[in-house]
Amino acid sequence: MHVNFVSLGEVMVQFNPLSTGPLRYPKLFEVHVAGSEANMLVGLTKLGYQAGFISRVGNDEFGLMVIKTLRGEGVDVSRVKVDPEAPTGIYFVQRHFPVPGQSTVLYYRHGSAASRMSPEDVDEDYLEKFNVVILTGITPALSESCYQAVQKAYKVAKARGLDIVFDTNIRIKLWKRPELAREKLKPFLKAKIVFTNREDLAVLYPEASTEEAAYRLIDVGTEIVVVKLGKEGALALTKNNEVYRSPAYTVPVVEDVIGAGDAFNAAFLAALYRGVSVEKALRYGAAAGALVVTVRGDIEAQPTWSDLEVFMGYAEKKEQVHVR
Ligand code: KDG
Repeated sequence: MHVNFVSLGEVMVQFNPLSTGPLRYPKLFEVHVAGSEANMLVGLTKLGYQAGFISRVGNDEFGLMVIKTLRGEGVDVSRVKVDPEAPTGIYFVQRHFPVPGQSTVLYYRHGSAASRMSPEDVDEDYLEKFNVVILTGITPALSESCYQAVQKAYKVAKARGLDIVFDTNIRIKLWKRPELAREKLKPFLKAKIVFTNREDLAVLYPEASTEEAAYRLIDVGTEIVVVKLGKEGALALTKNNEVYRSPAYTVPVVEDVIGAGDAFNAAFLAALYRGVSVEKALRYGAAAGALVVTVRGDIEAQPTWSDLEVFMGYAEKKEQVHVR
């Protein structure tokens, strides 16, 4: 079957400092285009799938940059509207401080063009051109109208029998209160595939351990739950009671970890929809995530199939040398 993917969300211009440490000091910033949902779609186009994005950008240079970049990566941007009333969102990244190896973000996206998306932006006939709808916990946090847009996409996908993929992606900076994220995201947790992580599971099910919480997602009717565990790899549970674990790949340099989760999702989905087993799909996801942390920017180091094969082959040989 010919599979293609659609998503909706906000894509921003990312300012990533050339130096690490507190954001008070860097003088030089590099510019990237990034946003979780669009990152996944770019990852999927690099892996040979067709993808379409629903969003809004401002009538400004950054909006043009976003559209040009996504189009250049092969994503259909015919449903990315230019909103003359609000700007394109931007954000800054602070790398390796205060926790080495981690990045934090500073958003300037409140009132952005994308935050003004509404159910009207979700064209049912457009959605139906795709087999898989990817939604995340970020878009519902942007505004009430964005929440309703995601609700509509979810309902249309269910009614028309499209596969739903949901990444919990809880951004407390946007929700402000964990209880709100918990309450508002629960309706989206029944999907074909849910991607999540330890921190998000703790918000959704505060009284449960990571594994118990992941099983709760299976109990609500999700078919595959993937828990991304950073350096500890990833775990997948299925509705048939299968459990798979994959270690993470180690890389010699970590520039910026932002975007690794989206790259993981894209490679996992690309593999799974190609007929690869859940267990092996976890390995592809882990490899794509590892590649993305080696550079600044979320989309640039997302791999093609041949990049994945080369990287995984190289990593395997390295491991054998280690063992000897
Ligand atoms: O997953 C990476 C994203 O978090 C990053 O690019 C910014 O989309 C973003 C967000 O809303 O945090």
